[in-house]
Amino acid sequence: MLRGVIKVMVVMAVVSLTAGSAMAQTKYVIGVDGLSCPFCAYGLEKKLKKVKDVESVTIDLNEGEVVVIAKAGATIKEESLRRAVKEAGFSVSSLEKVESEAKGQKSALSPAGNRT
Ligand SMILES: [Cu+2]
Repeated sequence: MLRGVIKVMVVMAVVSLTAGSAMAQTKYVIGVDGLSCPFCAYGLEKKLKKVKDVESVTIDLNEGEVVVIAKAGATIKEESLRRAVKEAGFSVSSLEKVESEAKGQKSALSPAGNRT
């Protein structure tokens, strides 16, 4: 009887662990040239959202920066992002891939402990 309880607890622990790791998200920070008004941004957003495994697109017009977040556990082909930007009529000035642990709603920029 007790054994059964322990077994259940172990299974639950394993499940919560895997759920935690599934929250890891990859995001892409893309510098885009030529983004000047909300219409441009809208067109680009539409294009990017059609790219495979894209979860969300956030565009900062002031910075000319686009943040694309991949679906949990997925990565997006950088080539696909570049093509989408190009097809929308803009050019990519920079593209940075950022791995992040999506714990809470904070955008956690893991500083230390990230040895590469
Ligand atoms: Cu425009």
